[in-house]
Amino acid sequence: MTNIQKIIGVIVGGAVIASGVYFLNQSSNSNTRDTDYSTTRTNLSTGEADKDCSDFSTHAEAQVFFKSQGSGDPHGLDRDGDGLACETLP
Ligand SMILES: [Ca+2]
Repeated sequence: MTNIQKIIGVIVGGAVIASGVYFLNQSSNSNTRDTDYSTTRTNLSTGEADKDCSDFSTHAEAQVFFKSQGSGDPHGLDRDGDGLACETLP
């Protein structure tokens, strides 16, 4: 094997590993993105405690509240930003 072939092998190997890590990160992000809201207890600017999806029993109930809060999603009920709050609820 020539030096050139070794260098090309290192470059290709590095690219394969980098893209694999990238895709692993992508899939883990999408798995965790819109499922766990129960841990957020941020203080809102209004001083109220924030609502989490665990405070609602259905998606429809959460959606009504989400709409009533206007834009910005201060409670973090729609973390994936598709306009549907707590779509993991029944
Ligand atoms: Ca959503």
